[in-house]
Amino acid sequence: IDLATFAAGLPKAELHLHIEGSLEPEQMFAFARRNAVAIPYPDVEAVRAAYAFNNLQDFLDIYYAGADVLRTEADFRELAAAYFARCAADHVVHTEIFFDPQTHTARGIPIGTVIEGLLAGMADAQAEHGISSSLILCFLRHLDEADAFATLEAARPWLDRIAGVGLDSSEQGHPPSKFERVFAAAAEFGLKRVAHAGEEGPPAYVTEALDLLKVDRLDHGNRSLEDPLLVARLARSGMTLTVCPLSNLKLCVVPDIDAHPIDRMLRLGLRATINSDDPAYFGGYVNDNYSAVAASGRLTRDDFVTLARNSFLGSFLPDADVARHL
Ligand code: ES4
Ligand code: ZN
Repeated sequence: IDLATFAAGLPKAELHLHIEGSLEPEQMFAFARRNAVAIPYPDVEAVRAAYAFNNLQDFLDIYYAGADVLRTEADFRELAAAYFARCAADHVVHTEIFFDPQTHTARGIPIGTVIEGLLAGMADAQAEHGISSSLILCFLRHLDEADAFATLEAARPWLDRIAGVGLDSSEQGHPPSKFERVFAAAAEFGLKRVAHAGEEGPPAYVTEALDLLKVDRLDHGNRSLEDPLLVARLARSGMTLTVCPLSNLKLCVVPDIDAHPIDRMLRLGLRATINSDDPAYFGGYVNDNYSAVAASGRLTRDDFVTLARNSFLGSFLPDADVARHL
């Protein structure tokens, strides 16, 4: 069997997936119709045609607009269900799901509607597919610290069902330092911490995520490669990087897939993983990402075994469950 087929069949975890980014155009139209929400596109083809981005902000503008069709607990449950069906097809047996409460609460959707809908979808997936999952509440970094604190406070009743907090949205100009106190509060609540860093932002933002936010995992981290001392630190500490090849391609973080540094990351001893980020917007789910890098021909079978192992080692599963998956 060829390399992509081999990689596709490996059991794996997904550690970087924005559930709002799994909203496929067909589902967008279905939710818009039943919720009587207007969408600024005539049809599914027009939506797909709009998915051409020059950078992160181009994408975010369209992604936040798309999320407007999500209104009810059933919407979030079904959104999750569609994503889990893709996980099952891709041999993703565990997933740690990002969600952006502020995108919804700003529109008057209660945070409980979002969380209860997602938790119901997660319970369905465990029962129907045997897929385990957890939630990571992300703060939108373009909003202020007070808004992030209010969001953490609003989530208090559900914190026993949330694994951790994350930091996403527009990176440039919104350094991790802006959220140092929010992350400290989250740590006090016993939550894990992750942050997008070094996607578009400089290596210094990665260092801030480590030193100020005390992250357990780094999302993207690409630009760490510009700083050899930072690379050495990440490698030495066994820090997991949740790398997203098709996302990097679509958001012009790399000029083409053959220029993607996933092979360099592995050779440098970094604990890299492969993830889909926003699969409905970036052209594919986990196995599409594995296939894309397989096709670029710089990774071996052993590398794919390492990537899949890293996805469990970097997960927030209890040690006994990690061991069961290795
Ligand atoms: C995101 Cl790729 C990416 N980067 C930052 N924030 C995000 N939110 C959803 N996808
Ligand atoms: Zn992301």
